[in-house]
Amino acid sequence: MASNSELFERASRVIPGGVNSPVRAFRAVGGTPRFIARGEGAYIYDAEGRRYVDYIGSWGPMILGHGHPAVLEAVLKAAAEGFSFGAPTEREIELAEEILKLVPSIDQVRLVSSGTEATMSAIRLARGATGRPKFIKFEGCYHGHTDALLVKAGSGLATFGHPTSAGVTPGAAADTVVLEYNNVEQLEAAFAEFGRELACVIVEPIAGNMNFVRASLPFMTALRRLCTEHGALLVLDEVMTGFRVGLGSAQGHYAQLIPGFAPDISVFGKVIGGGMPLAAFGARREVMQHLAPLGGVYQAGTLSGNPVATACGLATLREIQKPGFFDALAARTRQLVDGLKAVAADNGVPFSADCEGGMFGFFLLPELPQNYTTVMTTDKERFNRFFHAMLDAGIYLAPALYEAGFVSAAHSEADIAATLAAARTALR
Ligand code: KE4
Repeated sequence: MASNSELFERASRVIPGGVNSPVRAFRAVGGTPRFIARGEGAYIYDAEGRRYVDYIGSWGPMILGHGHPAVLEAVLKAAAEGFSFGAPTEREIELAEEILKLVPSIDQVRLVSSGTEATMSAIRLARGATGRPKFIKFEGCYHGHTDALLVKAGSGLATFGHPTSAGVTPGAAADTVVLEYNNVEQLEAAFAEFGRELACVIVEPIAGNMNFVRASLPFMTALRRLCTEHGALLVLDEVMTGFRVGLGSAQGHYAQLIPGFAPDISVFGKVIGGGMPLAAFGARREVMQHLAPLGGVYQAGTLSGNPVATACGLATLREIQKPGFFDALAARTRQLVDGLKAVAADNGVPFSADCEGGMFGFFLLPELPQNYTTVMTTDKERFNRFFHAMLDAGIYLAPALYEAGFVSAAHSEADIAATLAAARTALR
C-alpha cells in the first residue's frame, strides 16, 4: 500500500503540483496532501487506510454523504444505458424541470459541466442580452477561472481590474470592475460612473470563497435596486450555495428578508451534479432566448447534460426534497458551529463562526469579517496549526482559511462530538 507521500511524489512527476486543482496541494497549510482511496457516508479514507470525518464533501457536492444508495443505484443504471450520446435525452428535461420547480426566479436553464463554464456563459449571456461590455465582481469572491474573472481590484475606482493570474491579458481584464464586498458606497459610485455600460454584477450571495461572509441586507438590497435602475442584470453565483444553504438556495433566503428580491441570472453547480461534472445557469425566458441556437450568444458543450451526471444530480435533488432534510442538516451544522464557538471560548481563542443550511465557516478572529481584507488579517500560522491538529485527529477541514466547510446528511451526532473533542484538544 503506497503512502500519501509516495503517491504525492509520484503524482508530482506527472501532474503539475501533483494535483488537478491547486487547493488540493495543501500549499496554504503545508504538509502532504492525503490521497483519498474511498468515501463512505460522512467519511473519507486515505491511501494509508486512515479515516477522516469529511467536512470538504468535494467542496460542496456531497450533501448526502459519500455513496448514498439511491444515488449510486441511479448512476449505475444510467451508466449501463450509455455514458454520452451528444444528442438530447429525457433525463436532461427531468433535471431542468426539477431545477425550475425549486428556483422560481428562472423560466429556463442550460446545463454545462463545471461552475467555471456556467459563470463564463452567464456573463457572456448578460453582455449579449444587454449589449454592454462591463461587469462588476467583488474581491474575495471566486467564480471559476475564466480570464475575465481572474481579476483583482484596481487602484481606485477609475482604473479597471488587474489580472490575478499570469496569462490573463490586460485586454481580458479591461471590462472587469472589482469592488469591495458589502461596500454600498463603492457600489453606488461605480454605478454612477459606469451604470450605462454595465452588463451585470456577479456576486456570491454568501461568499464561501472567503470562508463564510454573508452579503449584508443593505448590500443585497442596493445590488438589486441599482441593477434595476441601470438596466444591468444581477447574477447570483450559487454554485456553492445552491441547494446547499436551503432548498430555495441563498436567493430563497434573501427573498424572505427582502420582499420581492430575485436575481436576473442564477448559476448553480456542485450539489446539482451530486459529485459528477454538472453545473447550470438559468434566467427568465426573455434572457435565455439570447442563447444559441435561438439567439446570438454562442454557448456549447460536448458533455453538457451528460446522461450519467444528470442521473446523479436528479437522484441527489430528489433526496434533498424529502421532508425534514434541511431542518436536520441545518440543526447538525448549527450543533457543530455552536460547539466550536463554545470550545474556543473555553480556551480563550479568538473565534467567530456562522452557518446556513449545510454550509459553515469559522475564523480565528473575534468578530465575523464582512470583507476579504478583514478575512485575511487571520493569523495564518495559527490557522495552519489548528488545521493539522484536526487532520491528525482524523477531522478533515478545508485546507485554507478562505474556504468554507460542509456538513452532509450522513454526519451523525457522534461525528460532531468527535469533531468538538478534537477541536478542544487542538485549540488548547
Ligand atoms: P468549478 O469550475 O470549480 O466547478 O466552479 C467554479 C466556482 C464557481 N463559483 C463558486 C461560488 C465556486 O465556489 C466555484 C468553485 N469553488 C471551489 C472551492 N472554493 C472549487 C474547489 C477547487 O477549486 O478545487
